[in-house]
Amino acid sequence: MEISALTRSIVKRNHAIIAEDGYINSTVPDWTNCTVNIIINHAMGANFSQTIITAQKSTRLTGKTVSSQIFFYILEGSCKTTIGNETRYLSKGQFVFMPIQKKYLFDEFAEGTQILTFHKEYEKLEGYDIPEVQFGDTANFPASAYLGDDALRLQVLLPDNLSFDMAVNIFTYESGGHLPLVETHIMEHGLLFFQGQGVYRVGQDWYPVKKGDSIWMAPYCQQWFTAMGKEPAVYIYYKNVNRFPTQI
Ligand code: UGY
Ligand code: MN
Repeated sequence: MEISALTRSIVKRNHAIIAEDGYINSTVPDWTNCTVNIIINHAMGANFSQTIITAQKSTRLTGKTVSSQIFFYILEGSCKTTIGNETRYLSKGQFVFMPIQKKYLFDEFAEGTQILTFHKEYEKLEGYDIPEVQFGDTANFPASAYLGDDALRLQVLLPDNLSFDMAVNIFTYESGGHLPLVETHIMEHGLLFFQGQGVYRVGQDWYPVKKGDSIWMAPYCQQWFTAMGKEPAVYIYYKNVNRFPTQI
């Protein structure tokens, strides 16, 4: 018998593990006929948001990015995306990054389409333009060995230039592969496991994690991961980058 009073989800001051069993749907204005799970946001203490949208055929997502940019990643299914005058069809593994000040419409969904989003308030940098819309397909991105370790492969999905203040990467770990050190850094993360399982050290705690789990790590929340099981562990993650450490 399953005990419904138990969960692996946990929310702490500087990190959270959110497993799917704790999801409660939110209504988001102008995202209609879909369920939206707000996994990470400012109410939790984070400086960005992460959501998962589950769509049906009649779903429509409309809006305008005002001061926050949005990264949309198709986890399952397909849809039509219109940004300004440009229309594309997106399917599993494809994404679009939408900078600020863009009008958008997502419609023509396949039943059950799932989309992951990361939202970050844009920090302009004098002398640099606002980034352009970026469409991409993860199948076309090289998976480079991370810090020389072939058991760890990193795909960097957004251009590496100073116009961008956020990065989204996909990290693949062979079973037994692990981060070579406990990372202690100012950058914040939101991540979602696509595949596999392992053990994540987050802060001073150790969590068994698997496909479907999300993790929030605040700035300076220490982190380390090892993959285990019979298949590689894969997660997509957000990171804030490229800005001054002070407000001057
Ligand atoms: O980019 C990163 O900071 C990455 N190595 N962190 C992580 O996967 N937890
Ligand atoms: Mn990190």
